[in-house]
Amino acid sequence: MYLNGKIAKLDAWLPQEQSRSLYQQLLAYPGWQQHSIRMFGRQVLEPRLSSWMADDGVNYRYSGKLREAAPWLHEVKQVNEEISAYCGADFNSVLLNYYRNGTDSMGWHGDNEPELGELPVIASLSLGATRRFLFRHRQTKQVIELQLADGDLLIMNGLCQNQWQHSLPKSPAVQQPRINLTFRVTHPIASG
Ligand SMILES: O=C(O)CCC(=O)C(=O)O
Repeated sequence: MYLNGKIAKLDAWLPQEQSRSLYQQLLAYPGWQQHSIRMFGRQVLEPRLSSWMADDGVNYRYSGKLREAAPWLHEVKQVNEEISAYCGADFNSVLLNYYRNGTDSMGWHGDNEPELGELPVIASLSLGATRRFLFRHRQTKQVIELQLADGDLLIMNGLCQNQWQHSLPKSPAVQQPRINLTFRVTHPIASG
């Protein structure tokens, strides 16, 4: 367990049998997409695959584009209910990320999109390969390094996104896939 008031990491929170079964099911999920993002004024393919599942009518704008939600997979919905109960939150959506190997990654950012509200609680479940995960304080530039392993649950509380950015750096030695599910409360936004 790692805890600093804004961030809690619970090691092997999901029982191994459940994490294996969810991981295998998500590896075979046909709904993964590779989106393009705007970087330094250019559209580039994001170095990971992703998918978005949410309650009806809950859409998500990412890198300027509206994403329609896919219907919940039963097992993802079930784990959403378990994590919501544990966190005392009512998560209505999840961004799923599929890092095919250590060359897939996610750059520095905060989860501070307007539809997540002022002080979002975000719960992030890791499946599969262990990867380095970094937090960087927006003002002091302090860096905290965590290892996120299969079944670990990372909970970022309301002030975390205001004060810290996070990233999943490339780890070229990692050969195996990692899947990450970030559960969120998303407030409906107008489509279009
Ligand atoms: O893969 C992860 O652990 C985090 C993903 C992430 O930060 C995001 O999609 O906003």
